[in-house]
Amino acid sequence: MKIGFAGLGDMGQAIVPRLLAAGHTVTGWNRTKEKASPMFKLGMLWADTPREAARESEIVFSIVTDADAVKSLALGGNGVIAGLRKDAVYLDMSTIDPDGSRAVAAEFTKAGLIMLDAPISGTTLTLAKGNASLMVAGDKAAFERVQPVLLAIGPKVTYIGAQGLAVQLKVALNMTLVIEVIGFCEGIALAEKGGVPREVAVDAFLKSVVASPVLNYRAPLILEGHISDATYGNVNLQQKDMLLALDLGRKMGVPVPLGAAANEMLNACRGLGLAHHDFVTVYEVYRRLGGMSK
Ligand code: NA7
Repeated sequence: MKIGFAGLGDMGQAIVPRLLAAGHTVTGWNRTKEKASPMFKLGMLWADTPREAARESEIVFSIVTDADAVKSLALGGNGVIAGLRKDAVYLDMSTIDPDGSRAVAAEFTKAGLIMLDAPISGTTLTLAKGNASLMVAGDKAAFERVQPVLLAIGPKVTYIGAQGLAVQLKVALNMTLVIEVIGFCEGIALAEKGGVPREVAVDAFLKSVVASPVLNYRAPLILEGHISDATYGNVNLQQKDMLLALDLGRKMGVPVPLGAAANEMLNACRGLGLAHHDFVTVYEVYRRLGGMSK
């Protein structure tokens, strides 16, 4: 199929190769063109605007930082909306607030076009291993049309329901992920202060019922000294999603006290100058608070 793709950050650059490998033609756009170079080597074509990326495409994807970024590439004279064919489908995979996503989708509906919210659960590593999962919401018939292409991105593709519900679910899921990883960091620090060697504690956690996919790939970072590489998602990016969760909790009147506590630990990372590290760096914060040397 002919696919348009807007947003070639870490996630975009992990998704496009999968679409190309599945035999699709991909025309990509990114705000900063230089970042797209590795994709050209794989055969991706270039478009000067999101509108141009959409023009010939049967499916258009975007994946960018936040709702403002989605609005700027989706709407307006050079946006996806200006180039999308009536029989094509636009899917935004960014993790943004549900109301922001619905507002963009409403503009597409007004123009007689279809937008789905389709966030991804997983990191660049999960994508590369072919284990990412996609949650999709909006027009169900459009979802069924694009589902075979989505399966090239990840093997678990789930229809969630009405417009905006996939991003609602993704924000809830990411909040839970952060709480889980921070709980793990807290537990390891507690064991270590009591005298259990770090590698023994991590190994035992990963062999216990506490183990999970996210702990399996993030826990090794605290043993291998790669925390500062921001391998899977830095503190700033994770806190963006946490703030979306706290805001949803406030708006809907749902208490999220564990999310609030986890967010305080992300604040501590920022205060200590660790915001560019993978957020499992929270472990280092616990060590410092617990009076443990490096
Ligand atoms: P990255 O690697 O930080 O990439 C962010 C992308 O978003 C990158 O392509 C940026 O373009 C783009 N961006 C950011 N702001 C804008 C604006 N205002 N207009 C257009 N494009 C913009 O993030 P990830 O790929 O890891 O994550 C992307 C989303 O997936 C995010 O919602 C995650 O939570 C999940 P640039 O290259 O800087 O020009």
